[in-house]
Amino acid sequence: MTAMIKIINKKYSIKKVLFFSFIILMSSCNSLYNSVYQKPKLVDTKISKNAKILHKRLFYTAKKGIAIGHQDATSYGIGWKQEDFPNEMRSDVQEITGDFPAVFGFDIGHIELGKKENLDSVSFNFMRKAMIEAHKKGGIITVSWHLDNPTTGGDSWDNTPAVKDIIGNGIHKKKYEFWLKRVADFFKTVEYKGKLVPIVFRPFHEMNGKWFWWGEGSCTSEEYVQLWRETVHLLRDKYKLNNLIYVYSPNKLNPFENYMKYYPGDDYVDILGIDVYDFKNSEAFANSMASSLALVKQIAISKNKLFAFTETGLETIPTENWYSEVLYPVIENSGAAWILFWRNHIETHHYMPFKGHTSEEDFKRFQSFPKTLFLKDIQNITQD
Ligand code: BMA
Repeated sequence: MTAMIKIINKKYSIKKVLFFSFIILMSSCNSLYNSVYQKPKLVDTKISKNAKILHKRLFYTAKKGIAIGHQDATSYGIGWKQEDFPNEMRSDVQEITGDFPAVFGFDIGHIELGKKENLDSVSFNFMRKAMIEAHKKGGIITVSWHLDNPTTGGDSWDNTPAVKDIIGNGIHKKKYEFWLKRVADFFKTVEYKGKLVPIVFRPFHEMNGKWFWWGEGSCTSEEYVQLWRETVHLLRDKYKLNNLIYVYSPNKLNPFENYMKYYPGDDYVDILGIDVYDFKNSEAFANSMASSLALVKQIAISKNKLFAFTETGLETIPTENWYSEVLYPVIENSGAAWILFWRNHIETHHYMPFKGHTSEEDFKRFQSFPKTLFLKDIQNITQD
């Protein structure tokens, strides 16, 4: 040891030794942008500057707290539709708290069919406008895709096997390629100041559930992985979309289920997600959130990737103090970058409160907590 120190002393100055020790220390932190030489490896090596910035912002967001998201936040709410307020950006969350969510969720289901509206009657022209507006204000855009079954023409929930028909040289391969072209064509129109708006893309979610045609029982895990990889190749390499960050998001796991069963591989996934709903059993929900978190966090850290709660909610929120007492304790120090609440469709199907709802005050409390980040809280999170 003494001999080694002597050699070090001889060959290197103390400054150099300190510098190298610092690098070793930082690289062992395994925390993406904190590391001096280890930068995160993203799916798209030619990713746009804006998308890179978005990824970095998500990293710093996760350090500060957890970004609160809402599906279709500005498209409609309980008792109103955006089309009745063409010159206003409205949202149920904003009406209660005075601030917008930090994450804006959209769904492009039916873009593949060349329709003017998505499966929930949101027009794609409006969606584009809403995405640009949210981006302009410093919000984060995430997109899911409830696409129709390419084999039967049924919807996403028609779980007739179809994946085998669109991968490899499947009989509907050309159709699927064309569907993806429509996706790419739409994303290429979502522009702000001459640059494409970066999008956190979350296709083929909840694949471990049995309800979608890309899910458990309708395809094998190998077929799923092939579908995912071919999708990335088409969007990124053939259609040259370089503004996407890809998220893998299984549904809550049943005991003994493997989170990695359908994992497309480190080179094909940027962020690890999980969808966990409260089906009116708060205790089971809190336990699921805690165990999912422990698992996803551990895998994400080992892979040097970010992670998020990609869908959640308690339909109609009948439980008192649900946001502040059931949810907050499990997400408070989770390290997840964001949590996305599902849509406010009608009074019997909504996941955020609205003006006059019994959870209004509880939600305001939730917003006032230090770790919940709304739009104003993330606007100044690093832009470069
Ligand atoms: C489901 C429900 C449906 C909707 C679909 C896609 O969870 O909200 O009503 O069509 O998501 O948004």
